[in-house]
Amino acid sequence: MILVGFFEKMNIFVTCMKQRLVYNSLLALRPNKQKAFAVLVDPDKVDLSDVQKLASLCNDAAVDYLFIGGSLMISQHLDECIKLFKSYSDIPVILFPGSPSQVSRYADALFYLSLISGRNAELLIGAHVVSAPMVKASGLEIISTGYMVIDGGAPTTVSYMSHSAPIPHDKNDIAICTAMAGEMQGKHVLYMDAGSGAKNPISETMIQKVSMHTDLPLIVGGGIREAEKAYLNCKAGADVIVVGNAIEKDLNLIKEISSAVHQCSVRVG
Ligand code: 1GP
Repeated sequence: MILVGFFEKMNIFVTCMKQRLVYNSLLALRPNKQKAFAVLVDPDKVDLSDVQKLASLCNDAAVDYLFIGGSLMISQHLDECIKLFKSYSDIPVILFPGSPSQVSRYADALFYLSLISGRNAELLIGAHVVSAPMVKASGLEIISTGYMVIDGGAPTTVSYMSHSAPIPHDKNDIAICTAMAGEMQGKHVLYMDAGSGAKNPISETMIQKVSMHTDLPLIVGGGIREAEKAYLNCKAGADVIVVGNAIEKDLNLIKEISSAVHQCSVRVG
């Protein structure tokens, strides 16, 4: 009887651990002085016939995460795209949805994004209420994410769609306070984004200041085109670097940027 209770508790424990597998890997980065690199794939821009090549390049470059999602979702092959990628790679796939319809149970986790830099109630809580039953039923690992859009020098799709202004690129105090508020509200990670294809990526000064004021894993992306920029962002305090647009144009960047990001990790052993 005692043993049955023990195994039941173990099962619950193992299930909980499994459910937080991806989040725990993000959480472990900073204490272990490790940096991670995520490739962002927009399912609308990837051909299914190219997924095998993409997976193999990501495997060879030791990419840490595949983020998948887009502001709009015109194509209908999200499930297929993820299934195919996972058939060639063990890299965790995290959904980065532009709308509640972008949920696939084939992914490992989902960034449950709340646009905390904006003032549009729909993207803070409204869309979440509508999609809650569907998201819960997906069985995905849910990672509550404070999503902060920073002005990248050009209007972003997310700002246009959400009718909300990004944080000005030089208003570090606003970024710090927004990050602090997100952390105290219980978000699990922070994602600072200058927007896909941004003219200007987020400044190292802002990254450094935000990183100093939060213990949450800090994901940074938007307009990063060069390995050196990724390296500097990591040095400034980003825990995860995300690149999408530049990689769509030049697949060689996967290896280059991945090794720059990992050079920033402190070697263990
Ligand atoms: C966008 O942070 C991501 O939401 C990545 O941006 O496509 O410009 O790399 P890029």
